[in-house]
Amino acid sequence: MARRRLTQQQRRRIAAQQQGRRNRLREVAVETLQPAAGSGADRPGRVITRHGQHLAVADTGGDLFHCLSRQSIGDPVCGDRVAWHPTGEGQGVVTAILERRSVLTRPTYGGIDKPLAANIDQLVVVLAVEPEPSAYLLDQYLVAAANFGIDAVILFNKSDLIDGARRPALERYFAHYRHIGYPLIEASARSEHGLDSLRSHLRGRTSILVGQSGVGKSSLINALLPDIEVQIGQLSAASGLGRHTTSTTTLYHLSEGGDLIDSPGVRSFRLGRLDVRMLERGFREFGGFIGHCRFSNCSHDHEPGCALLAACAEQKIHPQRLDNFRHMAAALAQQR
Ligand SMILES: Nc1nc2c(ncn2[C@@H]2O[C@H](COP(=O)(O)OP(=O)(O)OP(=O)(O)O)[C@@H](O)[C@H]2O)c(=O)[nH]1
Ligand SMILES: [Mg+2]
Ligand SMILES: [Zn+2]
Repeated sequence: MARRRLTQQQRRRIAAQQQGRRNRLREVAVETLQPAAGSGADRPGRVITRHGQHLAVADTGGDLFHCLSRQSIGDPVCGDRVAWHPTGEGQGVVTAILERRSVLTRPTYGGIDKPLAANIDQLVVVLAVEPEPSAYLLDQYLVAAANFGIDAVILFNKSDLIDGARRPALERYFAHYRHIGYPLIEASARSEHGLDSLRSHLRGRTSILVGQSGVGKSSLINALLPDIEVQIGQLSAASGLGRHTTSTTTLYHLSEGGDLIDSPGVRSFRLGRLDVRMLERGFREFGGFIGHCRFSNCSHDHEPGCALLAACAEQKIHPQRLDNFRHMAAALAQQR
């Protein structure tokens, strides 16, 4: 069926309807009323995972419902807080997406940013000795986190594979992130080393594991969640959605409080529409030097009097970071 084209007026009406639903839901939340099942009144919920038009939505008690979403409301994604109401045994319909505190997006080739996950507090960028870690990909994620307004943690998994021969290279390429101010955790999903340190960063917040395919994101979820089988079983029972856990983005509850989202691995990552100021903001250790170059439009590449190049020469900025910055700036310029 061809998608209906909405007129301006229809769009405004839908937006107004959604706002009305949000407001009503807020009132419900304030009064902590639980509408009776089947009453048709909207309830608050959270999207646990999504497969095409099918959503698994958790109600405030943690029970899961297989929901469809009204086409007019946009794209609900994992982590979204929504208004929904039951339509039958274990089933429901999502009627509005509540305001997002943050949203992680991915640019599509059409030039539109597509949401991947919402209401995230923290990006956990997972790297490992295998597949070969990419500092460029890491820096892209760090820029994205800064611009989405969310924290970032770097997690080096498969520490059981780090031997004397590999250690020096890892130190050379990644140890400086600690000095920049990012938590850098070494862990192993296999030997369960470092998991307590990771847990302390995850407590009470919504975090998402991102990174290349094969770095061990799902293995970490398995190691961190003793009841993972139960959670996947509930997902399957509610919606049949649990079977696709590696191909979809899925939210899990941590027993110590907080939520952890597993996402499918990526080979590369493209930053959305950023300008050069936003890019600079993503390299937080540049902060003290930006604005001190001789030329106000300095590209920090070759210009005389460049404060960043000087900082690099004085080892206050890691050359790999400046290199990655220049490559990203060039890639963004090409996009435009
Ligand atoms: N030696 C070692 N191997 C690990 C560790 N964690 C995961 N692996 C292995 O790495 C491989 C990939 O692990 P996954 O957890 O599937 O990786 P992923 O990041 O979820 O991959 P995608 O879902 O494709 O993005 C598996 O063979 C795991 O057994 C670890 O700490 N040490
Ligand atoms: Mg996985
Ligand atoms: Zn400069």
